Amino acid sequence: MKIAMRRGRIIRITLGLSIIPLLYLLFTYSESHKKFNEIYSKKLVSKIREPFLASEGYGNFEPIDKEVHHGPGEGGLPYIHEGSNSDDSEIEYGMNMFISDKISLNRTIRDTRPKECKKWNYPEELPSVSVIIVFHNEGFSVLMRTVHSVINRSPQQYLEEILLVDDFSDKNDLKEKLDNYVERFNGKVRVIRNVEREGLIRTRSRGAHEARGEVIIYLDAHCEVNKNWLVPLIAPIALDDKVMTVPIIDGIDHKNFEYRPVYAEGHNFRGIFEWGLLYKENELPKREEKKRAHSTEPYDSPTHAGGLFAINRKYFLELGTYDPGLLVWGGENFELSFKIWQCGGKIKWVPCSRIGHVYRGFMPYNFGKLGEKKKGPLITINYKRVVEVWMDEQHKEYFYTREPSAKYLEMGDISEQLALKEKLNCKSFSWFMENVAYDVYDKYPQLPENTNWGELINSATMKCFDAMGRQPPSYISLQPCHGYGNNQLIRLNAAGQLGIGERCVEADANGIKLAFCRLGTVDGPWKYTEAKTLYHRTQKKCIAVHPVTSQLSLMPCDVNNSYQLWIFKILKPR
Ligand code: UD2
Ligand code: MN
Repeated sequence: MKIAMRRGRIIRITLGLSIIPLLYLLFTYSESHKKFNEIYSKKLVSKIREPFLASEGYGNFEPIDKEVHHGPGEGGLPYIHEGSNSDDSEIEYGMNMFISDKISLNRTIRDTRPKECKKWNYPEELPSVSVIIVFHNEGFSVLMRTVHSVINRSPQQYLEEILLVDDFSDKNDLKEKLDNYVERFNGKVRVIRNVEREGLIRTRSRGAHEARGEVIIYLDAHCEVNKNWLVPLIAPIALDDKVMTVPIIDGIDHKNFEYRPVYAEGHNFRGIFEWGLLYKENELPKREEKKRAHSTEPYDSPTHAGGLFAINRKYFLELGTYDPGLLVWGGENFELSFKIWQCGGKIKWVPCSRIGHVYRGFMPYNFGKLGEKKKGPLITINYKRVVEVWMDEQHKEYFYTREPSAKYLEMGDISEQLALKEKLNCKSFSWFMENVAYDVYDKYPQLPENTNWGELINSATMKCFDAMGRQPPSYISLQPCHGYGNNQLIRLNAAGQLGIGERCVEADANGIKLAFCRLGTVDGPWKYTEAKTLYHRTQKKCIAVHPVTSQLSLMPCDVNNSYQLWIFKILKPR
C-alpha cells in the first residue's frame, strides 16, 4: 500500500493518490470497524436507550452517516429541558447532571475538524494505546460518556484498554455502579483505585505505571472524543517517540452539554503562559505556520493545557512522569512541557484530533488532606517548584515579580528534580524561550521590577484596595483588609504600571478601575510619591477615597488629606 510519508513530515495529503489504494483502505477500515462493533455494540445496545452509533466514523475515511439520531443533545446540540432544567448537581459536580443523565452515552456530536483532515493518510502500523482517565467524584453519566465515546470512535486494533483511575472518590454509589457497569466491556475497561486521595497529578503518574499500552493518552473524566481522534494523535509518536501530542480541545457546555469548537476553523492556536504561570493560548506565529505545507499538520507548541495528551509510556517514565512533589492540581502542565522541550523532546498540537471537554465554572471538590498539610496556596507552591527547577535566574525573577508573595512559600525539596535535569542533560530555560516559546515575549514582555507591592491601605480609613474578583472592566472598591493577598495584592512596577494579578489599574471619570493590561506592554501612568500619594502622571491627579461613600476616584492632589495617602504593606503567606 502506498502510504506517503517523508522524513521530517509526519503525514502527507493523499490528494493525487489513485482511487485503488483509497478503496483498499476503505475496505480494510470497514472490516475492522465491523469486527469492532461485533464485540461491543450488541452488549451496549441492550442497556442503552439510544441507538448505538455504529456508523460514527473512524479510520481515514468516514462512512457517510445517514442515520438520523433523535433525542436530547444529539449532534452535539444543547439540550434545554422544558420546565426546570437544573438541580443541585451543578453545585455538587460543577455541571448539570440532570441534563447529562438525559443525553445518550452514545450521542452523535458535530465533526469539528477542518475539512482537510479527511484527506490525510496515516500509517497502519501504530502502537497500542492505553487511554487513562483519572477521576475524583465525577458524575456517572459524564464519566461513562467519556468511555463510550472512546470505544465508539477508536479503531479497536490500537485500543489496548481504557484505564480508569479512581482518586479515592467517596460519593455514595459511584463505586458499585461503576464496577457493575464496566463488566460489559469484557476487560477492555479496567478500574483501579487509590487507597487515599492523591490528587490528579500523582494519580496520573500512577496510571502511567499501571498502563499496558505502548502509548498512553490522558483524558479528563468529562470528555467526548470526536471523529477519528485517535490515529492522528498517535501517528506522530509512532514516528518519533520523544514527541508528545495534544488534541485540539473543543468545549462542552457545563449546563446544556452543547458541543462546540473554541476557535474558528482555519485558526491555529498554541499554548503559552504569562509570567505568573497563567496558562494562555496564542494564535500560531507566522514563523510556525511557514514550517508546514498544510494548516492541518501538527505544529510545535511551547506548553499545553494539561488534561488531554498522548505520550510514549516508556518515554514518560524516563522523564520521571510528573514531579511527585506537585500536589493535587495545577502547574503539572508546565512541569511536563518545560521538561520535554528542555530535555530533547517536542510537543505537537494536532489539528485533526478533536476532543470536547466540559469546562466547569468552578472546582466542585476540595483538596482533601493534601490541601491541609501545606501552608500557603497549594497551586502557587506547585508553580514555585516548577519555576525553581526549570527556569533560570532571569526568568525566575519575572515569576516573583508577578507573584511576589511566592518568595515566602515553603516548596519542599527539589534536589531530585534538579538531579534529573542534570542526568538528562537538559537545556536552559533561555534556550527554550529563544527557540520555542519566543512568542511569549510579544504578549508578556520581560517585567520591570516592582518598586512596591502588598496590600494597599488607605491612611484615613485603614481599608484596602480590592478588585473583588470581578472581571475587567470593573470598578475597584475599598474593603476591610483581609491579609490573604489575592484580590488585595497590588503591585507597582518601575515603569509605572499598577497591577492586580495579571490585570491593570486605570482611572476614568467615574472611578478607579480594573482593566485588561494592553498586551505587549508593561508600563503605566502611576507614581507612588514620597508624600505617599498615588499620582496619575497624565491626568496630574491623585487617587482619593470619598469620605462618605468610600468610592475611589482621581482628585486634585492634596498631600495633607489622609484620604489620598496610601501605604503598601508586604504580605507574607500564612
Ligand atoms: C485543567 C486540565 C486538567 C489539569 C488541570 C491542572 C484540561 C482540559 N484540564 O483543569 O486536566 O491538568 O488543569 O492540574 O486541560 N481529579 C482527580 N483528583 C483530584 C482532582 C481532580 O483525579 O484530586 C480528576 C478530575 O476528576 C478530572 C481531572 O482530574 O478528571 C482533571 O481535573 P479538573 O477537570 O477539575 O481540571 P480542569 O479541567 O479544571
Ligand atoms: Mn476538566
